[in-house]
Amino acid sequence: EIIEVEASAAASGNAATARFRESGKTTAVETSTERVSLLANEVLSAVYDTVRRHEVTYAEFNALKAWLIQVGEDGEWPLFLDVWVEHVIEEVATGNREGSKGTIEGPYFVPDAPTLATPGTLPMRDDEPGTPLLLRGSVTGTDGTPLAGAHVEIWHADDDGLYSQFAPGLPEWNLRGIIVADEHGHYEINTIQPAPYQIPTGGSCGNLITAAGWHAWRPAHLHLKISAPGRQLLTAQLYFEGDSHLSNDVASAVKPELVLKPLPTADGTGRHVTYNFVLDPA
Ligand code: MBD
Ligand code: FE
Repeated sequence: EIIEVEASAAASGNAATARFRESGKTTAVETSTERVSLLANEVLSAVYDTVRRHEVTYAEFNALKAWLIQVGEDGEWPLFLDVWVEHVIEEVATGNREGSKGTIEGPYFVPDAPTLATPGTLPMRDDEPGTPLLLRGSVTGTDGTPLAGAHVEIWHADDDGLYSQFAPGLPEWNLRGIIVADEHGHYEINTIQPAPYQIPTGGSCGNLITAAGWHAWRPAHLHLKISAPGRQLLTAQLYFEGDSHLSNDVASAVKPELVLKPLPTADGTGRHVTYNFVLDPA
């Protein structure tokens, strides 16, 4: 049991690291020596302050070294940075937007998912576990223009909290797809309700959580990227009212505007909810 969890943490960590390397996100870095020096000095100063204030010992320094080496060996740098740092990067990057709130992307996005017309059903297994969920709404600009043909890209964990391409045994594009909005900017997605989610606990991020007495939970969430020509890409997540981890997300990525309040469907077998996206001009 424990070995299985550890194998899965290493596998998802290494898959996330490989994805990041392939993503092209590191190709366009142009930073002046002045800015590198400023940022590196400030981060190091924060470390020196912590060491002096709390009289950090050699034993603790060596534990840190060992742990940092382990993070790389586990492939968990994407997980670590997305869980504990990305939320503040997103806050700074999107602070001046007028349209819909977004939040962090996290480590499990995969580009080039299958494209579906609206109304669409995400790729899923014949016997996919979980409560059916219908998410629908509109995509408009901040000027009120309906964005015909906007792309609503969605990816999320299954009823066991597992993401396709990062956990073994799932079909390649399970619960991943791009829904193309109609001529009125309306979209409609049939999927299943994802489960509350624990970040992998068998690797170095899990070791940190255990050593610090924290918890590994994120509230159940749908990941989305909404895009249309001439508009800024919106990266978001949507959560569910009543989830006990809304106020203590390990990744600090919940905002009140992102919490869905689904209603039961007429036949009582599933749930439906409307959510409208508003995109800022590019
Ligand atoms: C996730 O599914 C996630 O969304 C984040 C932010 C971090 C780890 C796993
Ligand atoms: Fe996620």
